[in-house]
Amino acid sequence: MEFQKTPGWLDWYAGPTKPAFTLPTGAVDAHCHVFGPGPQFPYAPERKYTPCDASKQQLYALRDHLGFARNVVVQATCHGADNRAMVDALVHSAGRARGVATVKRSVSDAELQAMHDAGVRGVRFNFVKRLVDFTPKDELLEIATRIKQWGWHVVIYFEAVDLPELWDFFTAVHNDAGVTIIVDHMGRPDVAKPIDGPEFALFLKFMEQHANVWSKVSCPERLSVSGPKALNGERNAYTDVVPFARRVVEQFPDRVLWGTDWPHPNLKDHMPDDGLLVDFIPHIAPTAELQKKLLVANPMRLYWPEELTGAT
Ligand code: 0GY
Repeated sequence: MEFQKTPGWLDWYAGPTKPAFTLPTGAVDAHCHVFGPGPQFPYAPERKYTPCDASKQQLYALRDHLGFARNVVVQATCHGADNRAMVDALVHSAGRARGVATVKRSVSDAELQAMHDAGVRGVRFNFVKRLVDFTPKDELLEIATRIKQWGWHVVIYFEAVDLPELWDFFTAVHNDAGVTIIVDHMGRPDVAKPIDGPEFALFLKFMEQHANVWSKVSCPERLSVSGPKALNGERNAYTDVVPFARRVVEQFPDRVLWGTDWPHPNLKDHMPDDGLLVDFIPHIAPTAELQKKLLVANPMRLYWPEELTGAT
């Protein structure tokens, strides 16, 4: 089936530069997607946007170009709860990719087991209204409770203004279902607001009060108001996001992850150069120790724990 991408939507950046920053050995790109290709893996009828195709081969070529060793492929809303493209990417990664799925209440244990065998280690709950229709919280809580038996976690995506309303539900997932929660893109702070203002303080408090909440310090290109403009011609773009991400990294060094977000869905103003995005990392994780936790130790603990313990 042929798909026409949503008008105004930019294609991902072909020919990204080589980062100046050398990633530590074994670095994991812990947030990226595959889209289609549409004729092989059709987009979901309920989707809110149609992306341009972004295949597993293109994702893994980017991984090698940037210097990453592994990927975590996250199910995007344009594929709904049809996880075939993501699972196909995992099974063709030679063990170098793990995944996060989107499932409905109707998913069977056999389907969850098959996804686990393919490398899925989490489910994603999306609360961003421009991306998805509402799913009842009792359904999500039931899913969170069920996936625990595979040792999976829950990835949540929401906007900062919605955290107060979602707080109790997230607490139930964390405390009652008892699963680890990973927040996408720091809960999307408004970086035009002060870093010490009430909104970002609430997010930090959310992490402080829930010991198993982690955060991806990713997507400066989505959060930035100043944009990709580099200061003094140096490779330090998206500078207004730096203090926010750095605060999270320094306060919770063992509970942070980083990812490119390639192929960057829903961007209309500019498409980031993924090489420049990698060069954002040393600004938010300024020491070798922080970089190793962010890029290697933390994602390995979450997605490949058997390689750390030697267990199968
Ligand atoms: C991201 C961000 C976005 C999209 C999705 O699943 C999705 O469609 O997550 C967005 O538009 O902010 O992390 O990919």
